Amino acid sequence: MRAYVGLGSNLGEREATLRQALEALGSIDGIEVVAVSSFRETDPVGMVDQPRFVNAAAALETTLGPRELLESLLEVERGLGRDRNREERWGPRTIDLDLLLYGDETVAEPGLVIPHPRLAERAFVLQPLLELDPGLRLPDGRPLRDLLGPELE
Ligand code: GSY
Repeated sequence: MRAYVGLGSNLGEREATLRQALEALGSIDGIEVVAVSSFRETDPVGMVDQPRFVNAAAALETTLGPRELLESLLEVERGLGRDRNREERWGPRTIDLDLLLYGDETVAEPGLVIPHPRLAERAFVLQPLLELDPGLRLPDGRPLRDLLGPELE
């Protein structure tokens, strides 16, 4: 299955942390990192009074199911020092790995919603995804490039 993951960091050595996350993901059985977008420095969205982020997206080829893949992302986050229980909801973080798309599947379960619920509103997610595949669509068929209106560019 082809899956897409969003990566973000705004604490510490941001680029190095993203690279470590990609390496850790690629070392997991059942996950191959097939493409990585450029790294972009972005203004914080939501809680604006925090350091700038570095964001990217990666395309994965995976034999894991969506829940197993999510657990792997959370495990990599923990390995890089993130403790989701001890941080502000929209605040700074060493590493954020979001499962954005999983083939053309939709999932709505406790703790796991695919496509990622805020994907369509976030240029820092849409731009790297479109860099990886300009023809990418949501499971409902909407092209991602149509979501990136002038207000998000
Ligand atoms: O949702 C991920 C964490 N996050 C980000 C982010 O990754 N990038 C930018 N630019 N703003 C953000 N606000 C939050 S929360």
